[in-house]
Amino acid sequence: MNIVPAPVSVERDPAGDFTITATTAISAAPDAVPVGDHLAAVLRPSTGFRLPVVRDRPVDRGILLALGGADPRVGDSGYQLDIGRQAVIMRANMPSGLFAAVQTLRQLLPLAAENGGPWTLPGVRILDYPRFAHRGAMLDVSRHFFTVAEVKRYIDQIAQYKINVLHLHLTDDQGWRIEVRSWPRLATVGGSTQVGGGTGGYYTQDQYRELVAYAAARYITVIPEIDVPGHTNAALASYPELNRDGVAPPLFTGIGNAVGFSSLHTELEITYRFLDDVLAELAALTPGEYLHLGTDEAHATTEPEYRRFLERVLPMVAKRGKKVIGWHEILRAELPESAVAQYWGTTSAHKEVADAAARGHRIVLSPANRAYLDMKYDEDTPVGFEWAGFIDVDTAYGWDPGSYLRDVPESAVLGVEAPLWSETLSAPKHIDLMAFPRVPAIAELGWSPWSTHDWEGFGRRLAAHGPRWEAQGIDFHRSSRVAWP
Ligand code: TNX
Repeated sequence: MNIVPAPVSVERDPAGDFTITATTAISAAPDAVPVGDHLAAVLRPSTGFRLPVVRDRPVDRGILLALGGADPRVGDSGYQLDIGRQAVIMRANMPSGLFAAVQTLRQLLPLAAENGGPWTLPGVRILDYPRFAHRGAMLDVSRHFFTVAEVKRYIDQIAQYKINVLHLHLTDDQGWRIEVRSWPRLATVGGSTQVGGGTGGYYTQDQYRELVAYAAARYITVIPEIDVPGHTNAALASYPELNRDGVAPPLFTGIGNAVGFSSLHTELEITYRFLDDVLAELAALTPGEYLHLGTDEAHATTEPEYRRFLERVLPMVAKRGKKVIGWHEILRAELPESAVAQYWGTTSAHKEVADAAARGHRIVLSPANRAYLDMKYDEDTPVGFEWAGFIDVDTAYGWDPGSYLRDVPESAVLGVEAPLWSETLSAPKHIDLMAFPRVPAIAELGWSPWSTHDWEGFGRRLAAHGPRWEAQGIDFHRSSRVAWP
């Protein structure tokens, strides 16, 4: 069995194989019907079977999705999956756990199930639940814009690996990608181009809501990022009045080595009216608990300005009932304990982050030399950067989030996240190439108990996913570290 991420425990029962046939039905607890529908939608095209989803009715030789009655260890996100000759039974406390069970079930089907049959599942008893609450993937839609359909495709890909957070980097120097009705030029001007020029794009609020709902249906929470005070050229270019001299700078379509060259003007009152409006609309679009303020690389802002700026902006998030997350530079400011810092450094010791953990802040780990999906695998990778080093899949996999940062205990780690910055990624096939097979590696670090960690075993399981990705049209990187079939 080649389940990724590795489950907490798997017991094989060779006598318990279950075959899905033309008469198999799916019976779901009322609140689990959407998950049952999702399972049916995955299985119907390949099997050609009807696979009716019924509400909580006993079915003969069926697949059961039950809420309640699971081992208490499964918590809110885990599940039990029992496959026997007569039935497949999934049990969880919450629908999100059943969704995770469905992802496991999908991986247990033979590859032929992506295009042929027979549809035999191995007899197993699985108990499974995540190690960390936050298992994220970040997509930069600012440097290059990705359409709603392209982002949905990425959501479908990551959902299979039990990723539960999609962090969207919505704004940066090169593009503002979300409609703000009170400041419409942000999208129409700030979203009108991208790296290398071209038309860029933005999400209308309706489209953005659609993305959030699409993710939610896969138990993925979207965390939107408005990166401030730096990384704001697109906003400054959209509104002259946001600039000290009242003159808008030109739109920026470069990459350049001047990262962090732009800044909102912390001494201009309009800056705060602007952000209050933006954050109000963003909070209203966000069912999740976090808004990401970026706050990284504010090289054009002095230390006192930076602190004062956040002092004004943090309450704008809090008053809308949201918590703040920021890149770890945010720790330079005075923060409420609920604020989360996302570590993107390349060292395994960081004093400010360790101090913050000791003060009660939770940390999301995205070490750039391990988790940055925009780093090349090796010198032959056609896109990407290498400032944090080459990251082949064994490097992406080979670290323990629970002990990675000195003096940041596992209890302070909210989870892991794999950022995909898009300065060099102009097409969905580039997302495929950079995310696979590394997203599954980071997903496993976030989900699986450390006791399952083993590069050899992981590499073997991963190899079996290659043909599945092919069947799904994912143009993945055939890393030489893995013995692909
Ligand atoms: C650093 S990481 C950045 C991004 C770039 C990325 C490229 C971080 C918080 N800032 O602005 O896109 O490197 O690898």
